[in-house]
Amino acid sequence: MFKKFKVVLKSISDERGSLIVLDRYENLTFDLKRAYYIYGTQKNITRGFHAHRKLTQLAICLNGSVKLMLDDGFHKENFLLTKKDEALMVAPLIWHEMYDFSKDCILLVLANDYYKESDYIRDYNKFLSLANPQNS
Ligand code: T46
Repeated sequence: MFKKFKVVLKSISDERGSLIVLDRYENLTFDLKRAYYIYGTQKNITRGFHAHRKLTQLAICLNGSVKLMLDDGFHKENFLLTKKDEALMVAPLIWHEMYDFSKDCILLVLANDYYKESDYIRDYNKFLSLANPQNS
C-alpha cells in the first residue's frame, strides 16, 4: 500500500567509499526548506503521533535503525529504516510514529516547509475525520 513511499537513493561508490546525492531534479520531489535530525533517542520511546496538514517530508536513517509506522486512516504499514540509501516519504495527512530507535540512530528528515505548529494534527480522531471525511 505505502510501497511507493519508499525511495531508493543512488549511491556513488568507489574505492574511497560512498556518496549519495539528494537534489530537486533527481530524487527530491519537493523544494527543500528545512532539515532536522533526531538522535540519542532513549530506549522504548515512540515519537511522532501526528500527521501534517500540508507538509511533505523525506526520512533517511543515516546511522543505526528505526521503525516508522505510516497510517492513512485506512491502512497502517510499518517500515524498518536501516540503509543510508533508502528514504521514506511522509506525505501530508499520513499519521506517523517512529519507534524502536537503535541507540546509535540518526534520523534525518528533509521537509518542504518551515516549522509551523498549526500544520500538525495531533489528535487521532481529528486526523481520521480529515483523512476520511465520510466518517465525520
Ligand atoms: C515529524 C517527525 C518525523 C522545532 O522547534 N522546529 C522543528 O523544525 C521541529 C521538527 C521541531 N521543533 C521543536 C518542537 C518540539 O518542541 O522540537 C521539539 C520536538 O518536536 P516534536 O515533538 O514534534 O518531535 P517528533 O519527533 O515527535 O516529530 C518530528 C517532527 O516535529 C515532525 O514534523 O514529522 O519528527
